[in-house]
Amino acid sequence: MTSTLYPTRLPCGNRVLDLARTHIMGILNITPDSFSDGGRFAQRDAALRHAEVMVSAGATLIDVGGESTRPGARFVSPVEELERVAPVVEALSRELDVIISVDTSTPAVIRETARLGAGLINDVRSLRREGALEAAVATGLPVCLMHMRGEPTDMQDDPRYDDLVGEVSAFLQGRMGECVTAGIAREKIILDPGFGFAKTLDHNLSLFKHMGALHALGRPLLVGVSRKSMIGKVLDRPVGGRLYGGLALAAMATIQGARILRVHDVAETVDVVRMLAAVESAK
Ligand code: 7PJ
Repeated sequence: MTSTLYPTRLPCGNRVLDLARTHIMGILNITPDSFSDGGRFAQRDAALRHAEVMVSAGATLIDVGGESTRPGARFVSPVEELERVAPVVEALSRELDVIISVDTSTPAVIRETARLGAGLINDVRSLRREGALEAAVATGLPVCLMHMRGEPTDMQDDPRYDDLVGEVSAFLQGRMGECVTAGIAREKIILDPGFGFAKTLDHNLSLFKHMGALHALGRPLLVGVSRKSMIGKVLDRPVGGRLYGGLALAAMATIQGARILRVHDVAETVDVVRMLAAVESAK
C-alpha cells in the first residue's frame, strides 16, 4: 500500500482521521427512493441502529445522505433534505464515536449539519452548487471532492473522454484549486474518481485500473463502488448480488492506495482491509 505524500492526521470536527491506513465509510441513506436500501432506514432510530451496527463492525466514518444521486432520482428540496438528514446527524453525533460525513451539495445542509456535529462534507458535485463552496469554507471542515460531469439526471447520456484519467485528474485539480482559493486548506481535501458518475462500464473499469495516477495530485483518495452497476454489469448480478464483486474491488482499491472505502457492507470490507494490512505489515 502506497506511502503518503501528505500529513496523515486529518482533523474532522472533534475527531481525527488517521490517513496512514485505509478506513471504511459506512453508507447511511435516508432517502425513500435510494436504490439499494429502499428507504428502510428512513426513520431516525432505524438509521441510528444501522449506524451502530456499522460502527461495531469497524466503520470509522458514517456517510449520511438525504438526496439520492441515482440516475433519474427525484429532486429533493433543501428543506426536505435537511429534515431527513439533520435529526440523524444530531443523533449520531450524540450517541456514537464516529466521524460523520454528510453526502450533500446543499449549502443549508452543509452549514446546519456542521453545527450538529458533522466532521466531513462529501459532495458528489464538488461544491459547484450555488453557495456550497462558501458554506463549506464557513464550516472549516474537510471536504471530499468527486469527479462528475453534468448532473445525476443527465450524466449517463453518452459520456465520452479523449483521455479519461487525464480529464478526471484535471477536473479534480481544478476543483481543488477553486477550493484553496476560496479558503479551504489543501490539507483538508480528499479526492474521489467518482465511479458510476458520467462514466460507461469501460470508463469505470479503466479508471479503476489506473486510479493510482491520481496520487500525483497529492491528496488521499476515497473510492465508492459498493453495489454499483459496474459490478452488476460485469457479473450480471442485481443489486443484492454484488457483494463479492465489491469486495474484489475493495481489495484492489486498497492495494492501489485508496484511504477511504465508501461501502454498504462494512463488516465484510473491514475483513478485506484488515487481512491486507496484516500481510502488508509482515516481515
Ligand atoms: C458516491 C458518493 C461515490 C462519494 C454516492 C451510490 C451513489 N460519494 N455518493 N463517492 N456515490 N464521495 O452509492 O451508489 O462514489 S451515491
